[in-house]
Amino acid sequence: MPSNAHLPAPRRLGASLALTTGLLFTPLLTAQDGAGLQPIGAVERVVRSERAATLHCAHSAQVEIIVLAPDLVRIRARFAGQPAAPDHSWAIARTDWSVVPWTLREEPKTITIATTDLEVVVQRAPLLITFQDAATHRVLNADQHPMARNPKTGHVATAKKLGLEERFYGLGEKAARLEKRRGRFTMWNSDTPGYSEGTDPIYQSIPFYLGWEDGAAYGLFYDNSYRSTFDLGYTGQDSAGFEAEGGEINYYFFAGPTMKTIVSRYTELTGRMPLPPLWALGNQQCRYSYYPDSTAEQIAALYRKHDLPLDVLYLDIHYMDNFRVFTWDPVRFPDPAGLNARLEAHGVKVVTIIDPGVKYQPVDPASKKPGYHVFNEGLSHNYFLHNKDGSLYIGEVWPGKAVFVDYTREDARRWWGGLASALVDQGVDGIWTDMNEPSDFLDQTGARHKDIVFDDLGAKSPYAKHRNLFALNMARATYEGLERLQPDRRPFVITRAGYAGIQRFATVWTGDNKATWESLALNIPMFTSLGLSGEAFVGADVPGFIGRASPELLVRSYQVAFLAPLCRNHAAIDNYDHEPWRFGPVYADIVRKYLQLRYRLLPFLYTTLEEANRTGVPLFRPLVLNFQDDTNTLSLDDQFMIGDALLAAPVLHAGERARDVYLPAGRWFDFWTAAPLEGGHLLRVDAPLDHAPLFVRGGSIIPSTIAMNHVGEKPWNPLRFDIYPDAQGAASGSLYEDDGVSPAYRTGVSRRTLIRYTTEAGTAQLKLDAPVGSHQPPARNLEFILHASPSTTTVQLDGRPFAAIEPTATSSGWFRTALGTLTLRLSDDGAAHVFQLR
Ligand code: MIG
Repeated sequence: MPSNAHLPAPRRLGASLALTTGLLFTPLLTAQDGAGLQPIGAVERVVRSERAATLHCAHSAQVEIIVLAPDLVRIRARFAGQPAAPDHSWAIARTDWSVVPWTLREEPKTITIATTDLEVVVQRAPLLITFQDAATHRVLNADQHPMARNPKTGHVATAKKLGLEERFYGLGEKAARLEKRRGRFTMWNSDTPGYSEGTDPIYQSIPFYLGWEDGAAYGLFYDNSYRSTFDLGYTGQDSAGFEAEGGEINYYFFAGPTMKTIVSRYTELTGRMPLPPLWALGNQQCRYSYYPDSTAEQIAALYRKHDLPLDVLYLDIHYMDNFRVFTWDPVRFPDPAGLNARLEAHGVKVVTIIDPGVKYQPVDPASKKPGYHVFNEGLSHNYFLHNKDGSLYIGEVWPGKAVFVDYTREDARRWWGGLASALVDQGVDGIWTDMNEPSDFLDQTGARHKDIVFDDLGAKSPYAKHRNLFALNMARATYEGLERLQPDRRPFVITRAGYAGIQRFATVWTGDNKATWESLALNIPMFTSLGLSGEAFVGADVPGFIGRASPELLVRSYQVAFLAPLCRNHAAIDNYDHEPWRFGPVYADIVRKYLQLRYRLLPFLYTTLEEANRTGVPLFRPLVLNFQDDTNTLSLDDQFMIGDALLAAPVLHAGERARDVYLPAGRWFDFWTAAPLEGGHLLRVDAPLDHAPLFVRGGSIIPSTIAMNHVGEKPWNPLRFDIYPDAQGAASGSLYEDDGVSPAYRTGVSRRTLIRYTTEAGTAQLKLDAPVGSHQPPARNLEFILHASPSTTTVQLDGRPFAAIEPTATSSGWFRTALGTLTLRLSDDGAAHVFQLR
C-alpha cells in the first residue's frame, strides 16, 4: 500500500489534488472519493485550554484533543474549508465531565498529551496520532496515515495500523461472527428481512468497536451518523480504518485495558439502559398478527392451558384502523380497554406496535371527511419532514401514502409521545417501534430521501446525517412520552433500528431473522456484540420470523432464548404457526422446562440486568468479556455467559446430540448435576434434545426462586442461593430486588443483599450482610444450598446452635441431601447473619 507519509503538506488545495492523486491510501468506500482525499495539514502550533489541546494545522485545519477522563479522550478534526458545525450529538448522554489532571509536552517533532492512564502522542508532520498506555508506553492504537477529507464530496477517512494479532469486537448489530478482524462493515440502517450471516448493513448502526491485542483492549467510538464503513483489515492486511460520506472526524478513544471498563465508560458517555419493568424478563409471544381481540385472548388462554409461562402478548399492525398509527380497528378491537384488562387479570401485559409512517390523509373538501387526526395535527404544526424545496416528503408504508415526523424537533417529540395516550389509556403496557430505519416501500436505500431536511436544532441538516439517527430520536420521543404519561411506571419500548445511545430509550430485537439453524447460531454473536456495544436488553424472534421451524429447531432456539434478556416467540404473517405447544407435548414439555427455569432464575437474571443498568456491563456476555487474557475465548461465539457466573453451551446444529464445550481455567460445576469440573480444556458433553449444557463458575452464588406462570404470580419464596465454591473454597454473590415496576429504584428504593462464603481447615463460614436499600420484600424463607461443603456435623447461627432438621421439614434449620448438598434454611428477617459450619 503506497504511503503519503513522506509528502509535504499541500500548499493550496487545488494544487494538492493533482499532487496527491494516486499517492493516498487505498480508499475503503469508493474509488472516486478516495482519489480526492486530502490529508490534514501538519501541526503549526498548539493552544492549551482547560480540557483540550487545540492543534492548529496548515491551511487553518484544526484538531482538538479533548480530555474527558483519564481513560477517555476525544479527537475532533476540522479540515481546510470544512464548515464549522455545532458541537452536538444525539448519541451522547454525558457532557459534564469533571476536569482531570493532564499534561501537554511540546517537542520538536511531537506533542504529547498525557493523563494518568493514556498518552496521546501526535507527530507534527505529517500529523499522526498514537495512543499509548501511560504506564508502559505500549502502543494501543496508531494512525497509519493522517486523517483525510475530500473537500469536494465531504467524505472523511481515518486509517489505523492493524496489529498482526489485533482482534475486533462490537459494532452493534451485525449479522456476523463475534470477532471481526478482516471484516468490513457499513453503517446505514436498513430494512433487511430474512438477512443471513454476511448481510450488511442491517437495521442498526453502532459505530463503536473494541480492539484487543496481547490481552489489552481499547475502545473507539466514531460518533458520525453519516453512512460509514469500518474496514478492519479487509482491504489491507496492515490497515484498519473507518470512513464516512460526510460529517466530521470525531471519535472517542477508550484506554481500557479491560473490556469491562471500556463498555462501562462507553455507556457512561452514550447512556445506560434504564431498568425495564421486571415483566420484560418474562416470556413474550408475538405474531404478525393476532386479531381479532378474541384470538389474542385465546392465545393467552392456551399458554395457561399448556402451563407455559407468559408475561407479554404483542399486537402487531392489524390492531390499527387501516394501519393508522395511534388508532384501534373498531371491528377487530372494539373494546381495547376491556381486552387489556382481561389479559392483565391473567397476568399478561400487552405491547402494541407503532410505525413511523403516518398515513397521508388530509381533510377531504369534497366529502367533508375529517381526515386523520394525527396527520392533520402534524401537518398543522409542521412536524413532518420536508424536502429542501419545501415540499412534504411522502413515502409509502403499510397505510399507503405516508409522511414521517421530524423527531429532532422537541415539540414534535412531545406531541408524538403524547399521542401514545391512545394506547396507554386503553391499558397498553409497552410500545414496539418497527420500520424505523426508516423503511419506505418506494426505496429502501435512502436514495429517494436524500433531499429531506431535518431541523436538527436549527442546523437544518441533511437526510444523509439523519437516517441512522431516525430510530434513536423516534425511540426517545416514545420513551419520554411514556415517562410523562405514566410517571409511576418504567417505560417499555422495543425498537428494530438504532444508533449509539439507543439503549437509553429502547430494548432491541434483531429484526426479521429466519427459522434456520444458521440464524439460531447467529443469535449468540449478535447478542454479545450488541451487549459490548452498550445494548444490554436484546433478543431475537424465536424460533425465527421467516420460514417454518422444525420442532427440533424450536426446542434448541428456546435453549438459547431462555437466557436472553428478551425471550420472544414471533412469526411472519404468511408463516406457519409456531407457538411452543404447536408441535405436540413432547416438545412443549421441553420448552416448558426451559421457560420455567428462566422464571426460577429471575432473581439472578434481574440482579445481572441491574448490573448492566448500573455499570453498562451486559448480562449476555461473550466469554472474552470475562476472560480477556484467555486467548481460547477470542473467537468463541457458540457459547456465552450470563454475568460472571453462568456459562451456556447450547446445541446449534440439527441432529447434534453432544458437543464440545470450552471452560476457561479454574473450577466449574455442571449446572444440572452440580458435579465439579476442571476448566482449561475442551469437554465433550452429551446434549440430548431436552438438554442444554450449562455450567457454573466456581466462586459464584446464584440466586433463584420457584417457577411461576408470570412475574408477580407468586412471591419469590423461598429465595434460594446456590453456592458453588472455587478451588479455595470461597464464593460470593449478590441479589438485587426492587418493586419491579416503578422508577423509584433510581432513588435507592431497592434492596441489595451480599453473601460471602469462605472455608478454612475443615470449617466454613457463610456471611449474609444486612440488606442495603429501603425496598421491603414480603415475608419469605432464604435457602442456602452448598454444592461442596466440609463434612459438617454442627452448624451455628450467629454464635448459637442451629437445628439440624429432616429434609422434608419446612422449618428453619439445616439438612443434608443424599446428593451431598447441604441446605441452610432461615426466615428472612432483613438482618445480617453468620453461619459457622464445623
Ligand atoms: O415488514 O409489523 O420486523 O416483526 O411483525 C413487516 C409487521 C413489518 C416487520 C417487523 C416484524 C413485524 C412486521 N414488520
